[in-house]
Amino acid sequence: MRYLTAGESHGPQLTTIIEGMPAGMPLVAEDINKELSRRQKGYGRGRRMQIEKDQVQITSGVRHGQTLGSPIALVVENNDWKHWTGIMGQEPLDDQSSEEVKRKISRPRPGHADLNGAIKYGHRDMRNVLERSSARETTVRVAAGAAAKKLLSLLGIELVAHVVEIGGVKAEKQAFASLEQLKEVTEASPVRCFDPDAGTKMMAAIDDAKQNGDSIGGVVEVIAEGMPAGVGSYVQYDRKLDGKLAAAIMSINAFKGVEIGIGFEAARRPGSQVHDEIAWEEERGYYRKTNRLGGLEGGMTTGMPIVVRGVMKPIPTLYKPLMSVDIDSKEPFAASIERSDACAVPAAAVVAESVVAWELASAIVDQFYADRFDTLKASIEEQRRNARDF
Ligand code: EPS
Repeated sequence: MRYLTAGESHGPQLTTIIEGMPAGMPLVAEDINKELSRRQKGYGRGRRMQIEKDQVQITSGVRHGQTLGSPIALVVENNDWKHWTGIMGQEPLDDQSSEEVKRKISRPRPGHADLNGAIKYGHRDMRNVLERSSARETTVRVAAGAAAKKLLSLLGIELVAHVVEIGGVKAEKQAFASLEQLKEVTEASPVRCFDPDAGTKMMAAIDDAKQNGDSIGGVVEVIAEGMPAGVGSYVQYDRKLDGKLAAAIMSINAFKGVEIGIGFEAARRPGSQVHDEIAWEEERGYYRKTNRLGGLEGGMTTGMPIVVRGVMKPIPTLYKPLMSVDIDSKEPFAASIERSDACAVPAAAVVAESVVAWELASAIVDQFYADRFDTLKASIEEQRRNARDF
């Protein structure tokens, strides 16, 4: 399974084309729209989110609510485009002294793709870089992830992402009764946090950052339950599922780190307190008594919940200026902006959930006979039986 995305932040629309989804799987626009709206929520977003109300159009690959096996094209229009038709227009500009040309960006913002992208592609107007490097693109990554989530859900695999840290405020480890409960509580939290006290402190930290013209980052965690054991592989580096999950998390805008299970904590503990003991019960088959390795051993699923965490750095578009250099004059200047998000960690949690969903669904489609959804479902059930009775 694969997908590409296209679209600029202030262009007419964002597009994704998904290939390899099994045929005969139920899929409707609402499955995708509900995920798009989850990504748009969250305390700390800037004014742009008031302009956009993301809604998908399914323009191919689905008929009468079922996938066809052909490429699925998903389109989300940018409402803001109407204010940018001049600056972002596709046709050549006749008048080189026009407002659109004069508004060229020659001042790279520290922490963004601006300068490196301009050097790489030879753009003297860095709008040509920032329009595509913008995290607006994550809208259609969530759309693709929503289709993957639907596939997983129909196979009995559920995922939830939540926020465990923002701006140094950590959620206390609290046991949740079920994934369903974690979902319900975090969905109602403006910062997507299970711990209400930490959630309140996170919001205060976001307010502080905003007041100081600053931004803050955090840590998100994705938990997936129901994956059968033995998905992924140990036989080749590029078939290891943990490697694919790590790459997926690291590909999200502003993510600088990833952990699976106890992650970096494993460096500080002896082996006896890292590895999970194996047990067996008639009903359940094999399981681990703990899940410190986050559901993955040897690049494959163990059948235990998959636990992946990602670190998002603070958004680099700051009201509080950082020093940079104008690429035309080579003069130093203080980078300042018109609008930004003080914190996008709650939204990034939904993106993380989407990219993890994509990798899990993709690993399943790769490994089992997946041209048809009904045969895929039967193969997954058989895999679960085999793993239990092994
Ligand atoms: C973003 C900058 C802001 C964010 C945007 C990501 O947009 P603008 O430049 O229009 O104010 O709002 O995020 C989204 C539009 C979105 O849908 O998440 C950036 O530079 O990455």
